[in-house]
Amino acid sequence: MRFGFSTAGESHGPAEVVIVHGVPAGLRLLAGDVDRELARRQAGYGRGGRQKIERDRVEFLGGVRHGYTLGSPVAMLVRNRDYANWEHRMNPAPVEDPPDPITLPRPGHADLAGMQKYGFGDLRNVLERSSARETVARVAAGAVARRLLGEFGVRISSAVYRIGGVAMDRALAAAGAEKADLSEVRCPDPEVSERMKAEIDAARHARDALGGEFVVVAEGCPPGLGSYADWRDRLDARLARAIISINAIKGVEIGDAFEAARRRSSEVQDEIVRRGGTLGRASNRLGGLEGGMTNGEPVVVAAAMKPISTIARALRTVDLSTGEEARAFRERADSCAVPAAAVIGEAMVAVVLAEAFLEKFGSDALEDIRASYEHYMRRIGRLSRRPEA
Ligand code: EPS
Repeated sequence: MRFGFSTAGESHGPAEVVIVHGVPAGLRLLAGDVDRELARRQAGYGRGGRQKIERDRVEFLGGVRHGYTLGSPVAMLVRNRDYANWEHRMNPAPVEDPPDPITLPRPGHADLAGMQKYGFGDLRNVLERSSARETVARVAAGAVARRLLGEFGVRISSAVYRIGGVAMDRALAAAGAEKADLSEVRCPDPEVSERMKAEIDAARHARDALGGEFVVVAEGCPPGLGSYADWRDRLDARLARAIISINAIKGVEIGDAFEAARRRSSEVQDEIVRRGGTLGRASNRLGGLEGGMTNGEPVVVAAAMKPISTIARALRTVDLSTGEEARAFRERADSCAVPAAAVIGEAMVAVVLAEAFLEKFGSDALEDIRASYEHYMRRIGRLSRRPEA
């Protein structure tokens, strides 16, 4: 089975659930590996009251025994603690006095088209699943992918380089991404972090919300993940799809794509040079991807997130029960979720890279994958041919 995952769960339902399939046998996997990533996703300045309720922790339901994967699907569950407050409104069983339907769709959310598409009279049926709470499950899947990639020296980090009008140089942010966990906004520059927090405070006081931009960096990828041979296999396309599938992401950029569009070719390509007995690049403007494949340089993917659409300063809508103009439905919400989105971006990049890695090096048993990987790296000169190396 190809590496991948499916999720289920409503934001205020009993739990978020994920099944990861195609995980090879023999991979060390502990609850702590997943919980660490879940905690990183929960952090971030600008989150609403919900994160004070939730303490996301994974429960393995299948696919792991005594700390090692079995090659069977890895099933994980993260309970929604808030369900205790929503048991009546979100009960899977019929209830005697159903809650009043919500009929004031929020601009920018899935509400209106979702109600039309599925024939709902209550937008809660849409918002519960379109909620970014679902990304808990994605981050759990990403943690499994990250564990696999970590066996082969692939490290994935992220940094936020813009929140609203406050920004720093993206290349500098990417270079400092491994320090971003120290910042409440995942920005490696402490001075810019403080200005970003002030920007979030100002938006919150104005009963508004902010978006921003983040970059994900994957170091240590071998050359040749993905393929130019078929459009479906191109890794840049697969990364873009995975990133843009994250709630509120409206744009994706590989390397310096938009800057490259303004320059001449000689200023854009990454020249091939000798480096330490092997091949390297003089720059990394193309984000580690050429011809739909990794080229051995760090993979660099940036994303633009629009501001959260649930805001206290409610925008205009139409009440679907009366046909009258009204103000949109309001609910407790985050004022900025860009730092969390960056962690989710890491998870999605990890999943895509793990899938491509296993396509290249096989599946089933970690030991066989390692043999295939080492053979390949020796062949292309990335591992020394000396037996002691
Ligand atoms: C979300 C609305 C808020 C966020 C939620 C995403 O939830 P609630 O309505 O319960 O306050 O907190 O994100 C999470 C719960 C999470 O864990 O990330 C939305 O409408 O998308």
